Amino acid sequence: MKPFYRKALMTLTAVGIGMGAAAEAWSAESLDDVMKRRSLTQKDVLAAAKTYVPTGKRDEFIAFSSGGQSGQVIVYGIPSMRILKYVAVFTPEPWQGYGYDDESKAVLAQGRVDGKDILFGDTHHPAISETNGVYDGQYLFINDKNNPRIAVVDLHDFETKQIVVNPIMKSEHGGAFVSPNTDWVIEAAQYAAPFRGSGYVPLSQFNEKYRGAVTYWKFDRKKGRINEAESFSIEMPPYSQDLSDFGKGPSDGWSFTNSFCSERYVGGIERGRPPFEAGCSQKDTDFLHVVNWKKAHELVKAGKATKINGHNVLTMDVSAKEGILFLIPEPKSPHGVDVSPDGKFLIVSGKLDTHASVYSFDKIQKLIAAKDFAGKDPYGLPILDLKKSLHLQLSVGLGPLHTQYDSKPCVVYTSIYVDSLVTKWNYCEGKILDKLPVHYNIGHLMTMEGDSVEPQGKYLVSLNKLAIDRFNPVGPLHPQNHQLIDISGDKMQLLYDMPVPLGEPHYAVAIRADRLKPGVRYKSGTNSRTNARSKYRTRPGREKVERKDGVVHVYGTAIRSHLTPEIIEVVEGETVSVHITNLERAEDETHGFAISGTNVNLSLEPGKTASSTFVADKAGVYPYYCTEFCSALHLEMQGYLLVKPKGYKEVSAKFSEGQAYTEADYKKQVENNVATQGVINSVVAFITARNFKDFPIVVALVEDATDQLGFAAESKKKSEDFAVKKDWQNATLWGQQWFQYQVKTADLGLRAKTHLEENGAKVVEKKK
Ligand code: CUK
Ligand code: CUA
Repeated sequence: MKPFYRKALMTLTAVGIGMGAAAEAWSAESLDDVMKRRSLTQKDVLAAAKTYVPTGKRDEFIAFSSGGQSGQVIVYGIPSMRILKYVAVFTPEPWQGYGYDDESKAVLAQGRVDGKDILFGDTHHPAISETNGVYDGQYLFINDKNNPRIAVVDLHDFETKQIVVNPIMKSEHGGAFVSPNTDWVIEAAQYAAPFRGSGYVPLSQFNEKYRGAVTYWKFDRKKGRINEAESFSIEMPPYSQDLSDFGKGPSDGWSFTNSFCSERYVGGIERGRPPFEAGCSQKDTDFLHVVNWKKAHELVKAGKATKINGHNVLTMDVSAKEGILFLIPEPKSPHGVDVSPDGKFLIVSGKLDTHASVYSFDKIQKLIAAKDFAGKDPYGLPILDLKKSLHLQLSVGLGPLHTQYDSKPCVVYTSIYVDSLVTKWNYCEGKILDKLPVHYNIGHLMTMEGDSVEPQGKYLVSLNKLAIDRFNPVGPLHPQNHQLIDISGDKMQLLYDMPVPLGEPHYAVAIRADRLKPGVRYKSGTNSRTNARSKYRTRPGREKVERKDGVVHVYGTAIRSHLTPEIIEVVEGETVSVHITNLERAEDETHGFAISGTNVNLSLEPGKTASSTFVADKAGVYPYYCTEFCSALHLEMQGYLLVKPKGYKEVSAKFSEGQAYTEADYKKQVENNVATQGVINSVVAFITARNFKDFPIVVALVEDATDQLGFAAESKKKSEDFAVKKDWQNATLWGQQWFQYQVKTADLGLRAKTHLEENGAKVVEKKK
């Protein structure tokens, strides 16, 4: 017996003996001692107690943060600020197999721009799907500013399922935000440009030929995918549209989009002209775009749209004539626009103005109904009077950007970029309530479910642009700093600094953890990117290699602790397509699959089938293995890809082993296995004597253990068959395999037993 197993067995039999002796040791130091030793104040300890989530416990909220230039989404818990996942979206992410397996490559290929692979994204604004304005935890949307794209992440498995490329824009920023029932996702352009496909247009024709736009993507809730054919856009003046938001409640059916540089300045510092930053901030106001999108959708259905690149676009002429697009001045270089939970107000802040402006949707509607316009813009779009549209304005600090809503009525938080502050204020009455310094230069901020109709209050996260001196130095490129703030009281309290060692997050959204219902396994043989059964699904015992249409298809499986097949033979120059199905049903039993000298790299979560296609272009020997430490014999999850030179003649087909087992070895192995079975039986007896069916985790473990025991029985049978033939070599090897499945069974059984012990399972009376 290898020492490992002896140890495993000793552990098996030792379980049940308490760990009492060590349990008290941690409290040798008092809280006071620790505070003194680490120079912590009462306030520090209070903050720590508010964020600390004890081992094994879960967070109350889950945040989804944009990963900026990393092209990903970062998932973390609140209040612990523990990072839980990076969701690969626009960028290949090897450890998830994203951009390496054929299935996810197909998703990235949807994001090709004009036929070109774009393997980078600048994510800014995530949005969680809503039902009646309440987060439902089903989908997440995120935009790419650099290449105008929106991605759909399914929160059932936290995987990216779809990328759509905007058919007319060249860049975007006002996405993704969802309508109250998530039947629409909005995306607004950023830098005006000639519509895609227009080729070269000189900047001298900026006013005439360069355009902005707002796109309304139709989301098919049933399919969980954006329906590109039913989506449409509204042509906008070249004003650099910015952030957007959908109306709700009374303002449902309307959307709002900011803009900056309505001066339509085109730069040219190298020609001696003033720079963009000067040219784009000449006027005191820019324009808020107010859109009746429900009416716009009706117009599209009535055939009033123009097809551009096969996509329905309502031109500005149509918008002006039909009255679906209105402009309202907003203070200098605005940035955020955030609709209140009741849908009656929208708050806009100007980067170069100290004021936050609260617009009244009711006043806006009355002006539109009365056709009370202050004028028209150069494109014939009606302009409403600023003062007449406002509920109030309040000076909140230098460089206000974004606003988030509290669970308490009328209470909001605005990020103050230049002053590095969060200002808490009352937008109904126009009163400052509190100010809190943050570190440093805050961009967005986020309250819990703060852009839904049901903000949850409690916490606020400040997404800061600069970390400067907050963390241990790691070179010139600093981490980002997310600061957790307690907003449950009258005064805000800064609790925690969380470094984000990734791209610069812009916006984040947080949902109550109990609204998320992610799965732990796929139905066996699932292509996770389509959610359908993969045509390459392979069942145990059906592994095969098949040559078809010039491709060598390898139908393989992975399960603790072997990959099947263990030897793949191909001829130099052949195209190989490896399809591996993870046969596990057990939670967290992910396997990997990587082949030396190639980019083949799969992440196989329980039930998943993933593929990788490559050309075996060089004769040689290429080991492959499982990349996840999945089991005691994980290192033995291996195999060889043998690429033979063309016309190669076999020397010998015989394999040679170092060990030759005897009958005595076989008997010893069987004896050992019988003893192990005794241990397993005692664990099974412990579990089944208790109400284990009341513990879903234990039920899953028992299910998995039963599987493993089934495999043990199969190996036992093979071992015995060889013993009958007196083939002691194979009989002993299969005997060892039988034992390995027993160890896995016992391991699972013990995990189940421990869980029952720790969670107060009761002994149940056996029915007689
Ligand atoms: S943005 Cu970056 S701080 Cu893209 Cu919403 Cu405001
Ligand atoms: Cu499977 Cu390691």
